[in-house]
This record gives sequence, C-alpha cells and structure tokens, in this order.
Amino acid sequence: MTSTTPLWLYSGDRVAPLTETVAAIGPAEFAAYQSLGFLAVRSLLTHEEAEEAIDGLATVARPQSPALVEFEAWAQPDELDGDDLLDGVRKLMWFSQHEPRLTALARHPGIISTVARLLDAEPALAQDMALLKPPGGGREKPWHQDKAFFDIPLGTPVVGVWIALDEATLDNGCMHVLPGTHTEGPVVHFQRRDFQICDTEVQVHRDTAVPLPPGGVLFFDGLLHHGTPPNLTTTRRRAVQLHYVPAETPQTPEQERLGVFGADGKDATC
Ligand SMILES: O=C(O)CCC(=O)C(=O)O
Repeated sequence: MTSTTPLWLYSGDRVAPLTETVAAIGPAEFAAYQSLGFLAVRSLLTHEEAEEAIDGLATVARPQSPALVEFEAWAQPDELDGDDLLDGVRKLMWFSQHEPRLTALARHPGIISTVARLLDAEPALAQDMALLKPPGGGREKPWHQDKAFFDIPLGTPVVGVWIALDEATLDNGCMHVLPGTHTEGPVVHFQRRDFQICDTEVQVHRDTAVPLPPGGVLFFDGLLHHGTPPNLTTTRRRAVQLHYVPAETPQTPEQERLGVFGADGKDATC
C-alpha cells in the first residue's frame, strides 16, 4: 500500500517553528498566521486531555457507531477491540456530538479562543474528523485544500485545527504544508488517490513539515495546501482535525464547490 505513495511529495527538508503555548500567541505570531497560513503550538492539550481524546475515539470507533466510521478494507472490526480496533479505522467523522470527551475537545477554551482570534468571529464547528494512521502503513492523505471539501461560500474564512494525540513525526505521517499558498486562491482537485491536488502541481520545494508532540496543535487556513505522508514506523499516529467557520455561515450547493475545485468542464488535466 505504501509503496504506491509518491514519497518525494513530502521532502521534509524544512521544519516549522513552534509557538510554545496559546498564551504566547502575540501580534507577531498572529501576523505570521496571516502571511504563512498556519500557526503551530507545541503544548495546547495536557497529556491527560490527549489520552481522554484517544479514549473517546476508541469509544465511537466501532461498528454501529452513531459517528461515521470508515474501516480499512482489510480490517475485521467484529474481531477487534481497543487500540487494535482503532488501528483498523481509516477515518472517523461526526463524533463530537456523540461522545462527551470529544465534545469537550471541540469546545476546548484554548482552541476556541485562538480560533476566534484567527477568524475574527464567533466560531462554529463545521466538521470534526480523525485520520488514524496505524503502524506499518497508515495511509497518505494527499495534498489538498480543505475548502475543496466544504459547501460554504468561497470567501468564508475557515480555520482548521489539527491536534496531535500521539507524537507526530517526519516518519509516521506528520502534517506538511506549503506556506503562503492560502493567498493564492483555490486550485483544481482531481479524484486520484483521494480528491486531491495533482501530484505534478505540488510545489514540493515549498514543503514545510510540522512535527508535533502529543497535545500539540496546528491551526491553518482552509485554502492552505497540506497533506500527510504514510506512517512508515511501528508506532501509532492518531490525530483529530476540527474545522471552524464564523457562526451562521450558510451552506451552498455542492455544484457551486465543484464548479470551483472540481476538474469537470475545465481544460485541466492530471
Ligand atoms: O490527519 C491527517 O493525516 C490529515 C488530515 C487532513 O489533512 C484532512 O483530512 O484534511
């Protein structure tokens, strides 16, 4: 599975600086978010909060869950439990309203206060999801812009919040970003390994990796190009991703989004 991933897309030559805590986010960090499109904080969740979030995910990651759970094709969920069951999950979504520890995560004061500053508006949770990269092949999430997945007016500010629950490293699939791409507008996405930016269009020379300790958080703009390589290690890389938009943001038709981000009807090839 991992052998088909173009690993050259994730150079990891450059590593993002980390702001120590939310309290240390001042005008310079705020300005860096505006110009680079991201801001990484080393310690936001405590060790206990990160563990609670993992326990919460383990509670909802099961067959017949009220959340959306996508198991890997090879997983046999009925025969697994605990961490082993989580290892068989590719993607979890819409869990925060079903699990109190995950509800608390989505309402974490350090997250909400930072997002409110970055959005310059009262935040509303637009989406909660988790990609869990198990040891030995947790799959790549190819380069993309998150706004390519949201049916909201194109000009709406979106802040993504990517929360490392295990240590996220260069080798186990930490986040990679292309600084500044959030100012360059929407780009066409193609259905390839995922709905993604064409591999040949990824400006790999701008790649900046964002390794984080457990409880570290990456805040990023909804138009920032980002992706994560596969987990090539023997340890887990579990993370939660939350997206916030200004309260009262309306929904728009899917066709509107695909008209901007989709390739159909355009002179675009990949
Ligand atoms: O957690 C990951 O590996 C990547 C998540 C991500 O970028 C996404 O799903 O939009």
